[in-house]
Amino acid sequence: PSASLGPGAVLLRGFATSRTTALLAALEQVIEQAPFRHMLTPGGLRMSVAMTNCGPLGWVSDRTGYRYTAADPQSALPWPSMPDEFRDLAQDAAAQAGFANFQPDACLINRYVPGTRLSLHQDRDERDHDAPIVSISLGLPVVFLFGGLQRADKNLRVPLMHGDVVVWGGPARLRFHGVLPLKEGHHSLLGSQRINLTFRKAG
Ligand code: MD5
Ligand code: FE
Repeated sequence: PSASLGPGAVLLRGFATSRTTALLAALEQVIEQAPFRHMLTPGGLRMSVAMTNCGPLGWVSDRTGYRYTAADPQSALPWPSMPDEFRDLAQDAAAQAGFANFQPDACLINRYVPGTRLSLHQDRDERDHDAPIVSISLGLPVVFLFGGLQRADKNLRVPLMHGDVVVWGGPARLRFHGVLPLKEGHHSLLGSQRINLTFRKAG
């Protein structure tokens, strides 16, 4: 079942559910090489979301700003390669939403524990704003805030659950968005956390 969240944004409910086991096994491999860490904002604040990356490029934040890098600043090694299971799912979801030939070169992995939030922001560090962003939710459910092109625009509240995939393209690409604080809970496979995989064409 797929639902439009507005122009360019397609919610594919449960699209990833049947692939959970393979995704989690691949995720273990990635975080063994590049563990989750709390990055600093340019203002020097520790982000409440823990992050890591896989693929040719990874998103990083520190006191000097936000950018994509080919190496993990913590290890100086290249980011772990993007598992085929990740890339295939992102491409399949993009195609389902009408974006043929999506070639992501970056996968940002966000980890939320109870209390973690993501404040309202736009994703504008990527070079190619024509490619969509594909986001896969695993584990605990969360309330996603889907705003407009202006920070002050009214937000839509969308519950995102384990296995849900959202494809943000075209006019949705630059809309403000965020995540409300994660509520306490227990997921049978992921325990007390939410993992979000975000695929982008960044370079
Ligand atoms: C998350 N992550 O749930 C979200 C999923 C991030 C981030 O926001 O920057 O790591 S991606 C949601 C998204 C991306 C691009 C556009 C829009 C939403 N949008 O138009 O609402 O951890
Ligand atoms: Fe974002």
